[in-house]
Amino acid sequence: MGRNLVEKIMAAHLLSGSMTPGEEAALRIDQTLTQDATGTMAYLEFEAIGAERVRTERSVAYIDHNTLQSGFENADDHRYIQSVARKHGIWFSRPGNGICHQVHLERFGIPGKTLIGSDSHTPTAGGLGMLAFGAGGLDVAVAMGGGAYYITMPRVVKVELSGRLRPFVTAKDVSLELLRILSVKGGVGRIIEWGGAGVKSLSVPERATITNMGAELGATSSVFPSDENTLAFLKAQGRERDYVPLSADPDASYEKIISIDLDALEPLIACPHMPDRVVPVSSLKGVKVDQVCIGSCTNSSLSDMLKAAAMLKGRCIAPSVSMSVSPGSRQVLTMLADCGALSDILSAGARLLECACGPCIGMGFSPNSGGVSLRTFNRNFEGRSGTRDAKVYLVSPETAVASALTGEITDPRSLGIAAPVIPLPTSFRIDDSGILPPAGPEDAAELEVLRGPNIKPVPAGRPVADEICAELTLKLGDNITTDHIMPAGAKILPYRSNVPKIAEFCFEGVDPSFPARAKAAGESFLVGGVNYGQGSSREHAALAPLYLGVRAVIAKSFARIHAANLINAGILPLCFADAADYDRLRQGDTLRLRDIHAGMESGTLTLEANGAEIPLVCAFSSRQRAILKAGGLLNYTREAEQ
Ligand code: MIC
Ligand code: SF4
Repeated sequence: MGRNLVEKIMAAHLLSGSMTPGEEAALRIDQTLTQDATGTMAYLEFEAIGAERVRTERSVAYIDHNTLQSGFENADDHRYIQSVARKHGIWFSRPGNGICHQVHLERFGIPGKTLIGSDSHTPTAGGLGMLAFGAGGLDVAVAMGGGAYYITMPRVVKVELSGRLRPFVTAKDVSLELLRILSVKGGVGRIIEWGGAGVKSLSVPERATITNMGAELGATSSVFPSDENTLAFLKAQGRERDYVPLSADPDASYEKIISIDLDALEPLIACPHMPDRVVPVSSLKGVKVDQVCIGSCTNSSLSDMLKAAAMLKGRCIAPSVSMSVSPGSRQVLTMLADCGALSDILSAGARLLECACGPCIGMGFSPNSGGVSLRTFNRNFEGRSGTRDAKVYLVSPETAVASALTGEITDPRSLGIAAPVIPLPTSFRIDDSGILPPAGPEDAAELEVLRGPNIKPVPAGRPVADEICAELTLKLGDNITTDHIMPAGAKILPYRSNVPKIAEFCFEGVDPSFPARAKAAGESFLVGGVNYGQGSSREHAALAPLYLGVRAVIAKSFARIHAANLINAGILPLCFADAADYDRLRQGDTLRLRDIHAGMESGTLTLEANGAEIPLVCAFSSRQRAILKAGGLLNYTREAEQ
């Protein structure tokens, strides 16, 4: 039996464990990336582990999330990351150089290599044929120190593409179509492998749009083959030497195959407030639009920007629309400037924002109250834009521009203009001056790491006790995102390196009284519905509850990265054996878990609540049990090194 692409890359990196779905596999990690909003924690953890130099082939620290610097906090974080990177062997991409996933694709990604990043959209690099995973900062810190990355071996689903996208139908619409088919939990426990004859018609940046949004399916990763289009991209980036052809064997097997005919797709749009609420753009014709944003790690490549510029050239956006454009990297921005496309964008009335995440993570450009915002981004969770009652829709750059021009949701095909056709350039503008190399090992010892007063130590986890009796301080519903648990945005993001402070905002949009209640309770439980913790990789969504005394989260099911982050923080993620038991628990109940250690071994525990006994399940590997008993991955790693 032949191997699929995922099995091939995994087999080449398997250190121990098994490639059987559901079992734990330990992978060798070739590259890591961090961004600043999760990076400060990751490097504090790296320092706490005590490693001197990174042991990966390439580790890169990007600054792209917190670039507003509305106070000293972000500037201190940047300075800390720059100095810690230089000392420990990590490349540093300066603020303004671009969004981590875009720059990594351009300058560092290599087909067939493994990458983990402290950002859930790290699988973007799958567009280049990398096997890339989003992870918590602590997992990245351990991988930087040369440790393995452990995952529960996912099943592999193939998406078979046929045909070719028609004018004004884009890679974004392919992503939205798969979200429509599978939903935001359809990818959980799975890797999406893209294949079929239709793949040949997609360039690397288009493939990267698709692998980027695999995160919204809850998928562990997404990957494309590496072929002549990959070679063309790498060649144009001056990196032909990094090319390796990669494909699945013709007789490879998959859990299932989903077929998408590119010819049959039309422009799609995800409605508020979930990326899987997908309908045809034409079905929303006429809905008034207040704001349009083009950018984010999903759609900020040069070709996305050039298409937008071509549609805007010689036209003007509607007076009622406020439009922003944030190119994904300095490479993209300088090339737009060089060819005059930037001036087409500006003349049409768009506002130019920095090459950074910006409005995607609520760092400025929040919509007006109750406003309708069309964004080329990947997430439209309620409140994430910074405006609680805004209605955020997700679209392609083409649909975004069409709607900006008319002032209402518009299928670009109805504009009566020709669809822009933008071939991949034969050479990109290469200027790596925004990427600073690390110091050599001989100079590193002398270098000082620069800290600031907002940078506080990582909170220590506590070994999981054999019995927990505590209050259920917050009961939550289905699809709770990490944006619910630990919101981002301009007000809160500056505290990412200060867990005691950021914990004051935990569940702010859901129940602002939670932090005080949890603190008063001392220890407590949380209860959630299905897919608890979906979205971001931010380990703050585990560290803030840890700081507030949360000892266990009981849910119908968990999102992968968040469950790993809870374990890494020493918090028990447990599931109801029967989802209907969720209804038997009320906020304020006193819950008791006994014989926890034996239950962690056997996989079944009993929760006592309101005189009833509720069966719970868990499936921890022996390593995860040891981490929980040590009080988190940091304690576990330190103990292992003694
Ligand atoms: C996001 O898109 O939610 C973020 C901000 O990039 C996060 C990381 C973070 O919270 O810092 C992610 O996707 O992991
Ligand atoms: Fe940045 Fe948005 Fe991408 Fe997250 S999803 S990395 S916030 S651009």
